[in-house]
Amino acid sequence: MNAFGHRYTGLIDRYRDRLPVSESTPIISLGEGNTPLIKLHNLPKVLKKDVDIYVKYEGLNPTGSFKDRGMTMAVTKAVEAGSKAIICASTGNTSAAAAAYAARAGITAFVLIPDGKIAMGKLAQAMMYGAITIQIKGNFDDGMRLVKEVADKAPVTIVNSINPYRLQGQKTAAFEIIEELGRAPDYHCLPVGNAGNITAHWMGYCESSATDVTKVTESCAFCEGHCKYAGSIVGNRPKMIGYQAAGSAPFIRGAMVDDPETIATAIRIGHPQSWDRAWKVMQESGGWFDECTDEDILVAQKMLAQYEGVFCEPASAASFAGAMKDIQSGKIAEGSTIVLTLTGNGMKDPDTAIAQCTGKSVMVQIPAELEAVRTAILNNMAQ
Ligand code: AN7
Repeated sequence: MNAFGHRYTGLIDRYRDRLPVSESTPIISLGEGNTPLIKLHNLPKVLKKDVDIYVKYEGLNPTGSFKDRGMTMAVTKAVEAGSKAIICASTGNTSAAAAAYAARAGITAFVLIPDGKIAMGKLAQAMMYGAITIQIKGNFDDGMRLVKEVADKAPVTIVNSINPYRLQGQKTAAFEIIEELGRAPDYHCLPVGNAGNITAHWMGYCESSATDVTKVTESCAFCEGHCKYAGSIVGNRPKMIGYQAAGSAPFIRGAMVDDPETIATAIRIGHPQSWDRAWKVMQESGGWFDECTDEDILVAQKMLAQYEGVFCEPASAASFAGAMKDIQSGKIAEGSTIVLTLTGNGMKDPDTAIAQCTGKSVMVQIPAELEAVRTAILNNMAQ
C-alpha cells in the first residue's frame, strides 16, 4: 500500500453502513459531500466576541449546493426502484441537483420553477444538464402542490424533501462535522425554507451521538425506521437555530405565509414541507427560529466574502446574519462553538452579487494606459 489510491467516491460509499442501501444498490454519485469546514479567523474579531465559528461550505458540492447530498440518495433509490423519471418543484437548487443526477443516471428530470424568481446560475444549470424545465406563473408553494398532485397521475418519482431518502443523504453533513470537530458544536445555525435540511441535520446528530449512548427511551420521529439507531437517545448534540428571511418567515409568524417575498430567492417559501418535524427539532434541541431582513442578509453575505474569502448565496448568508445578531446579544454565549451551514455557492446568483458591489472603489473604469493603471492603484491602496 502507498499513500495514493484512496479516491473519494461520494457520501453513499462513505456512510453506506448508516444509509438505506444494499450491496446491489446502483449508486448514482458525483462525489458529493466531504465539504470544507472552514474556521472563521477575521469575523469573530470584527464582532469582538470570543466564539469559535465554523462554516460548512456546502456550496462546494458538485452542483454548488447541499441539495446534492439528498439527491444522490433520492436518485439512487429511484433508479433502484426502476423509475425512469423524477420530478421536483424548486426555488432553483433542488432543480439543479435533480437535473444533474438524472443526467448521470440516464433518466428524465422534470423541474417546476417559479417564473422569473430563480437565480440565473440555477436556471442555467437545469437547462444545461438537460432537465425539462417548466416555468410556472406561481411560486414554489404552487409548484410543490402541483408536483404532489401530478405524481399520482404520471410515472414520476418526487425528489423534493418529502421523499424520505433526501433527508437520509442530507444527514451526513452532521456526521462530517462531528468527525472534524471530534464532537457536536454547541450551536448549529441554518437558513430555513422547507426545513428539510435542519431536520436532516438533527437526524444526523441524533444518530451519531446515539452510538455513544446505551440508554433507549423514546422512538426517533425523523428517520421513519430507516436508521438502525431508531429508538435511541443521545448525549452530545447542538442547539439547532433556524433563520428565515423576514418576508418569508412562516416559522416566526407561527402560520403559513401565502405571498412570501425575499431577495434570497432560494428560501422564498411560505408553506414549509417539514413544518411539524422542524418544530420538534426545536423542542428536542432547545434551539429557536428567528428572522433576518433582506438588508441584514446582504450585509452578512458581503462580510463573509470580504473578511473571509467565502462566497455564499444570499439564502445561505441568513445563517451568518442571524448568528451575528444572536452572538452580539449574548443569546449565543461567548466561549461557544458554532457551526453555520452555507447552503449554496455565491456564483449561483451573480446578479444579486454585482448589484450590491457597485461604487467607485469596487469597479474602476480607466483608459488602457500605464499611467491610468498606476493612478488607480495608488488611489485605492488600503490605508
Ligand atoms: C441555498 O431548491 O427548497 O429548509 O427548491 O437552496 O431544507 O428547504 C432550496 C432551499 C437554504 C432551505 N439554502 O433549505 C429548492 C429549495 C439554500 C436553498 C435552503 C434552500 P430547506
